[in-house]
Amino acid sequence: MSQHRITVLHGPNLNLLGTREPEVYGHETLADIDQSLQTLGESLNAQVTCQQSNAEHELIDTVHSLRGQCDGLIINPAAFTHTSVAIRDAIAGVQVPFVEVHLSNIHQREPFRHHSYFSDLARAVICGMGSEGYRAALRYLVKHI
Ligand code: CA2
Repeated sequence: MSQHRITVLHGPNLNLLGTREPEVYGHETLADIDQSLQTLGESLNAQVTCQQSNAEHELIDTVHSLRGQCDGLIINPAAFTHTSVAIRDAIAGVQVPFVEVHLSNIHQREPFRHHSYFSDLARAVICGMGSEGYRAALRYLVKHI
């Protein structure tokens, strides 16, 4: 059976995970999360590719590169969740099924975090589960794509 190709995209400032605000985002680093996804991917016959960028255009270029090359996307757009019509349009354009993940429960936080430009396009939205949300998204995509 061929491997499921899953891309994980992390948005701006998520490279700082584990260094500040552990009460909001937990103690794990981004490398810890990516490693746990690689390990889970091996047990699920999924090839997991993880990438982080602080730049909107880089995230858009990566999304464009997924067309025909990727079976499912897990994305935490971070602050771009609440601002980026451009990344939304890129994802809509490549038609890759995706799960939107947030470490924190954005609905328990400031009002400006309550709206997402991605949720209505997503297969599923997970927030408030910490890093477990990424692994739940991976299990979901492998099972349903
Ligand atoms: O809860 C999430 O995963 C967020 O996507 C994280 C974003 C935030 O803008 C969204 O509203 C919700 C922020 C990521 C910044 O991560 C940091 C981690 C450690 C220290 C500073 C920032």
